Amino acid sequence: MKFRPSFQVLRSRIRKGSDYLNLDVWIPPLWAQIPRVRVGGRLVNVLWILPVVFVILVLGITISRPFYETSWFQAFLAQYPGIPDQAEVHTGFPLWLRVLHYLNLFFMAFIIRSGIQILADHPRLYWNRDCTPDTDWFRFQRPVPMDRVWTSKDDSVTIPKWLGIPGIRHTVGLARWWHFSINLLWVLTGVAFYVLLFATDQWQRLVPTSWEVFPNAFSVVVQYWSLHFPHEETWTRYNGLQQLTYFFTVFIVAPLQILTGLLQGPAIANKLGWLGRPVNRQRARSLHFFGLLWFLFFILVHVTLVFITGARENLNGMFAGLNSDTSWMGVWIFCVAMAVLIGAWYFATPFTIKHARLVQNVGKWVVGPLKHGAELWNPIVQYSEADISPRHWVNGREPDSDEYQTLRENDFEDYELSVGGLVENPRVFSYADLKAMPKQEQITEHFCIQGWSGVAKWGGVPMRHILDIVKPTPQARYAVFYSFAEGAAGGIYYDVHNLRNMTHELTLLAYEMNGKPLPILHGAPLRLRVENELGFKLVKWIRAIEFVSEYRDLGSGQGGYNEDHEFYGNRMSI
Ligand SMILES: Nc1nc2c(c(=O)[nH]1)N[C@H]1C(S)=C(S)[C@@H](COP(=O)(O)O)O[C@H]1N2
Ligand SMILES: [Mo]
Repeated sequence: MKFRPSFQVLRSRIRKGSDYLNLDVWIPPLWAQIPRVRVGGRLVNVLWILPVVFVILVLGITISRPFYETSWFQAFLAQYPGIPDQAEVHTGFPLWLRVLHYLNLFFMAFIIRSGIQILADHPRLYWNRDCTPDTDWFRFQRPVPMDRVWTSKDDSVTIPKWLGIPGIRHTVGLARWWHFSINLLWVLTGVAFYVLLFATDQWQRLVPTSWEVFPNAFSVVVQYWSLHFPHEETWTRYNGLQQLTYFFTVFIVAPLQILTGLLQGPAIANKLGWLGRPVNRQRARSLHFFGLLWFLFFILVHVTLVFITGARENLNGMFAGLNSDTSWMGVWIFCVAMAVLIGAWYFATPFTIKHARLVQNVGKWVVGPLKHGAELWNPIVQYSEADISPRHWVNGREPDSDEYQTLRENDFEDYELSVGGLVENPRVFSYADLKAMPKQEQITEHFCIQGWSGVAKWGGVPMRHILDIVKPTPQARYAVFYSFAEGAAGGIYYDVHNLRNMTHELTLLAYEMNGKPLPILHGAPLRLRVENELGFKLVKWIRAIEFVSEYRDLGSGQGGYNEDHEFYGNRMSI
């Protein structure tokens, strides 16, 4: 029995997604757990950090107070009072600095929230590339159930709506638009900040110019810990500890966050053999998380010290541009600035739920061009047999149609792949035809948008050979992959790729995984591998391929099932 539905029929089975986050059809909530960290093989509740920090603070005070009184420390203090001997800044906090400081804190708020939301889509962190269950060093989810198919989508969790954007389970698509768009704005403010710092004398507060910064920083640690406030020159020079902390945050952590963020993208990691391999995606993700922890710690300590070391004077400096002034001006401006932030914070979630399609379209407009740029890179193989992951997560809903069942019963011997649309030679390939074509094997890393990764060996027909046979016409700009399977909310799963991706060396129609016939769960009889894109674009259970000049008339016109229904982007190389 042969099944050859026309492309017209396949198109008619695509279902539009709604333009808002429709909770009636969305995956039902599953609440996150209190995070746990693996310590010596055991998972420990992170709330233990509170008593531990308390004990450390108290012990520190107990030891520091008598230490402060020793004649040795008193002599040390006289030599290193806290502020290293370096040039003073005489320009206070100029307007540009105050504006950039506020924009920075405003953007950071949304970057942090959307970042936590992204993490909630695969609420586990690992040091290994494979994401094998029970090897996570941090998680806010239960153990992976082993008695049933547990897809990575099942594993995503709900978090509070005020914390994430929008808090709802499996909203990584929307959270990524927030994260990436605001990141871009944050990077622009960061570049402006760097340039203006060094174009003026302002850099001198942040950049240590002598080794004396270290003994001075030590002196400040002992002073604070023994409950003494060190001598201050707020707007001309910072103390050693403060200077090192700002320097580390501005010049080390911030750039590292950008780097570890980019290294999580398939186009980048699958191109940079020498860097993409040792700093694999899970390490980059874990380091990115440490960056987040550092920022949270910095914000906590920074804000606390701003308030306890003279709130009015400090707020006058950074919000009103008044130096050594104790009027209420800075406090008022600060309150207005915070009200704006809190208002935006409050509206971000309801806005995202109601205008999900708008968030997607604006995000595409803001960061789309950067993602397109990364697609120019032709990915390379960088793994060997020894790197193959012991277990590869699965995603997606298996096909349940009668025709698929019939094909499956016969080990897909009757499977046919139709390739048509804007091509010179439309063809129907039998399974035997495909297997008779030159076979390519590649060991590559899979990058799911949700955050997990895995290495497998894929065997199949390179897409470029198919192109050579069917010959897309000059009008053809995209290839549409139709699946046998439906998507989570009904309607067939499909995805659209640009033709450049189709010509990459490693773009493959795979019928083998790790040297064996492709398992059903991983997409038998045929699944796509495009090694510079995220996993959701790699259609499993492929039924037909159509070349088209545009995709606006398919589904919601976003270029794929998850693009239509889950607000992902069509070009997802990062
Ligand atoms: N037909 C179909 N293909 C699909 C999906 C799906 O839901 N339906 N999920 C995608 C997603 S989100 C990922 S991460 C990969 C997972 O591939 P794997 O299950 O082989 O690991 O398949 C992709 N292909
Ligand atoms: Mo995915």
